[in-house]
Amino acid sequence: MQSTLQFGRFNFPWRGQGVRARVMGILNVTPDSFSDGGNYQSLEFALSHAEQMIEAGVDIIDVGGESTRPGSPPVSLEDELQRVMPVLYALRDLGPAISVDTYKPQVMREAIIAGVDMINDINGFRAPGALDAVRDSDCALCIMHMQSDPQHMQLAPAYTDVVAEVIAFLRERAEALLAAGIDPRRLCIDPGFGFGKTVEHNYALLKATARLIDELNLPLLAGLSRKSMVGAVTGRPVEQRMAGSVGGALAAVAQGALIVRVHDVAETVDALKVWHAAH
Ligand code: 9MG
Repeated sequence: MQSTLQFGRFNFPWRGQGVRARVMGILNVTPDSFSDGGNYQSLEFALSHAEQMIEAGVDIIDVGGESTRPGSPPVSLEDELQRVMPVLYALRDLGPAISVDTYKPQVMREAIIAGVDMINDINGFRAPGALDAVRDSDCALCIMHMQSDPQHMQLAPAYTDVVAEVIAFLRERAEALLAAGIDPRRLCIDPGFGFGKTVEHNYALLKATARLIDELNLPLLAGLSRKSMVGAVTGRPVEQRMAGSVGGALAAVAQGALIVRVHDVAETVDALKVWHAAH
């Protein structure tokens, strides 16, 4: 049986013949950006970073205007629109699929008008108006799990059974999207590494990648690039976590993940080429 994720202008097979894992490159357009020191806040820098990723073979570029690192405060709607919209319009016809990382329904609406191929919502489309904003489009919808919110999520993450609870949350959100009339072929799930989780929670979820895909019957996006779960096992600071992040991406793809969200595009593309050549 073949299954395909409908991704705006693209279709990505995720089960059956012809499946190839896709690399999503991170393009933060925030002044306090996690690992780029805010260098990409201007359109010029954003475009030059995007061109490097394209050269390196990126499949999808994920544009975000609000930092989601632990402790980050929210940004206003106006600031977020001002940061991301010029970049989305500039990237739309460069080749790769375009994703926008937002939980704000008004940003979703504007991004859909600009022609994005995916809405990547760390809040799982829970904001009032989010379902209405995305219903009448053909972009893919990434439903991510997060406990609490970016400002408070790492204060005291707690679960009785992290894998079962993340599956239950993702199932409830997928059902809410389906009940709103959204085509199941547009849905993608994400366990949300680092979003209200300890290192142990993160690795329990990474080990359960195949189970999440099987139980929810949906394609999965894994984002662990340079995160503290990589630092915890390598002992490396954030700027030295490339190899560990590639290892984590391969661990997810080996269990069936379709998309890996990464900072280090060239290295991940090469690693996946070798991995696929061996499978
Ligand atoms: C925006 N963002 C930061 N980390 C992420 C992750 O792990 N998954 C997704 N979907 N988005 C993320």
